[in-house]
Parts: sequence; C-alpha cells; structure tokens
Amino acid sequence: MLIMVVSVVLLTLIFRGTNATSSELQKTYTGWQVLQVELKKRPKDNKLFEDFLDLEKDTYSMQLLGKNRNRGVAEVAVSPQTLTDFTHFLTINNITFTSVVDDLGNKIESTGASERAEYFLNGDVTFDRYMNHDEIISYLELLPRQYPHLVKLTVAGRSVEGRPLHLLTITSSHSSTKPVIFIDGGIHAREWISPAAALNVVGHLLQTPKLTRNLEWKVMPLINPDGYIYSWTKDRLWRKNRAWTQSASCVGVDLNRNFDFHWGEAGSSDRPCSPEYIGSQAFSEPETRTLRDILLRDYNRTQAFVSIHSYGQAILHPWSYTTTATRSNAGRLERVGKDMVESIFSGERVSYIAGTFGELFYTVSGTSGDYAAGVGEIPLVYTLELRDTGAAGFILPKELIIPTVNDAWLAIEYLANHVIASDLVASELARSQKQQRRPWLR
Ligand code: 0X9
Ligand code: ZN
Repeated sequence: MLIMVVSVVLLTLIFRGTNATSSELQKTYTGWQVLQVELKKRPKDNKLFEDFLDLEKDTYSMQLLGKNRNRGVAEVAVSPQTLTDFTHFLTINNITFTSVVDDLGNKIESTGASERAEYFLNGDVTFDRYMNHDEIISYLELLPRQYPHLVKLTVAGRSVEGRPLHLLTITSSHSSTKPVIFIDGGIHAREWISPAAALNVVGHLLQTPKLTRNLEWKVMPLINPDGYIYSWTKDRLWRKNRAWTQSASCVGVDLNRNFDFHWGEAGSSDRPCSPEYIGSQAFSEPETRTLRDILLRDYNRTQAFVSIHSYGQAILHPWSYTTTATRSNAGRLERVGKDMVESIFSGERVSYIAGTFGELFYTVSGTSGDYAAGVGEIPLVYTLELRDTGAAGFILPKELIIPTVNDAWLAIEYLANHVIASDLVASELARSQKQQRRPWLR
C-alpha cells in the first residue's frame, strides 16, 4: 500500500515536472535588438535611463546585458514591441545609442543551436564548441578514473532541481598545509564561456606538476546546472537558478546576489521577477549554501578565490558592494590584478582592465567574491569577466572559445605562481624566525 502511495506521488511529481517544462515555449528573441547606450560620467545623470530600464526589465520586454562605467556604455536587449518607445525615450533625452545586434534571435541560432545535437562527447572534452550539461558531467566523472592520484570528484550538494553540484579537488599528495586555490564557474547560466574556462584550467593543471605539487585546487565548474540547461533549451539569456519564488509567474534567484555579505544592498533587487533577484533570504539557495560550505571548510589555508564570469574583459577585486571602502590589502590585489592583465596581453594580445567592480562597472552586493573576501577572509579574491566587451556579449562565437579560455588560464596561472612564491616567502620567514628564537635548530 505504502509503495503504491509513494509511486503515485512520485509519478505525479514526475508528470508535473515534465509537463511544466515542456509546456513552456522556447524564447527565441526573434526581432530583438541589442542597443549600446551611452552612459554619462556622473551616475545621477543616468537616473532617467535606469528608471526606464527598471520599469521595463521585470516585464521581460527588455534586458540589461552589461553596463560598463569605464567604457561609458551599457548594452540592452530590447523586444520589437518596446523598441520604438525606448529609442524615442533615448532620443528626446539626448542619450546616444547604436544598434550592435539587429536580430538577436538570428545571432543565437547561428552561434549555438546548429552545433548542439551533432554528437555526444562521451567523457571527452572540447573547446571547439560549447559543451552541454551532460557532456560536462560525463567528462568530470571520467577524470578521477583517468587521474586517480591527482583528481578527487565529489558531489558537494544538489541544485534546486536535484542535480549534483560537483567539486573537483586537484592535488598531488594530499597535505593539510598546502595553500588552496578555489575556483567557481557557471554561477550565471548564460555565461557559457565560464564553465568552459574552468574545465580548461583543470586540463592545464593535470599537465602542470608544479601547480599540483605546491597547491591544492578546489574547482566547482558548474555551480548552476539547472540554469545552464534552461539557457540551452528554453532561454539563451537566462541568468538565475531555477528556484520557485513567492511570485507565481517568476522563477529564479540570482546566485551572485544571494551570499550573506551586505546582502540586499546596492545593485540587487528584492523583486522575484528581476534578473538580479536576491532570494527570500541570504543563502536561501542550495547552490550558494554548497559553495559557502566548501569555501569555509578550508578557509584558513585558502589563499585565492576566483569567480569566472563574462563579459567585459576585466579582472576585478573586492569590493563590489561599495566604491567608498577599500580592502586592507587593496595594493596587493591591484598589483596582482594588473600583472594578470599583462600576462593575458602578452599571451593573447587582448586588453583587459583591472580594478574593483564598483569603480569600473557598477556596485553589486551579495556576490560570491565579496563573501569570500569579507567573511572567508581569503587574501586574493578576483572575478574574471572574460570576453568580449559587448559586441557579442554572452553569445560569444565558438571560434572565440579557445582564445578566451586561454585568457582565463593565463591569469590563473600567474595567480597560482604568485601564491606559490608568497607561500615560499612566508615559510622562509617562519623558519628564520624560529631559528632566531632557537638557534640550535639551524
Ligand atoms: O553582476 C554580477 O554578478 C557580475 N557581473 S555579470 O555581468 N557576470 O553578471 C559581477 C560580480 C562582481 N563581483 C564579485 N563576484 N566580487
Ligand atoms: Zn556573471
């Protein structure tokens, strides 16, 4: 009897689940345009534009894709129904704009869908095209079998829809004193280049003994699997996870607004329909709780934390929630950030900028990076905003995957060597202090 009841309940759940997704139409973005809009120098001069956007963005007829204070532009995707109103608004307010994509639907179709179903990479990895969720998982699952002495794969938690949240621990010979570098990828569903970049780092680490001998790496390449799948199948520009909210018609929490450090302050929204929805409380989401728990487990020996995003070509360090406070080690953060930018330029001949997210872009709060710095007290915290600067945005063509994931590798390789060198200096110092106290140890 119990079995019958359980199976009826299960079947109903499964049926409801599949029904709910299959009845949703795919959002095609046919006829949508992407406009690049001028931003004024003084933030208050952008108030009109921001109010307009604020009113419209929750209605899903417009979406802010990126805003770059440094370059003085913002990219906005606009539906055909809103286009006339919006351009009229810009014109009467003397705000200049250009159209950078004239049919977003076409662009999405030509850079994604055609490659998707050709073949399934079973356990293999490629950077010639984007890998779908199942391909990423099958690659991750094979790694510990191929590199048993280097790679440990664990399921650190489950997403809202019950998918595994994988954690890779990569090191040769485990030791509880090695410095840790933590990397998160795929927080934002539509930034497909992010999990790809994390996987490319993993591939390099497996071939670079120095970096696994001296360091322990913790990599969560796809922290938002539900959103990633939704972005592949239903809405290419989906950003959040897939949690139910208090609003019957709006789904999803922005995981990078859900961390408990200045949660709910500037640059975030308490409206469930907003793409930057903070969630019902800090750490309301299983994805952010899982990341937090892994991060805090070894926080005292974690030297660096890197969150991989796109786009903007920037290497950012805390704080993101404010432009007024500076972190105590801001000098070092800035120096290392600039060196990473240089390392990318010498390898790929492409320009990135370094600074705090607040200065260069806009203020946002409740991010994984600010949490890692503010609560985890991790010394070196960076957010990588990979290519490009807005022409392709999230719909980065597949020809740019290899060079772009290489940008991330060049930056992270530099950072890793910096951590190793600083660790050496620190342990030399500790040894010589010990020797001064106990000269017979010499
Ligand atoms: O707004 C965000 O969450 C990130 N930009 S994105 O365009 N990829 O959405 C930036 C977050 C920056 N801050 C930290 N993680 N510290
Ligand atoms: Zn992002």
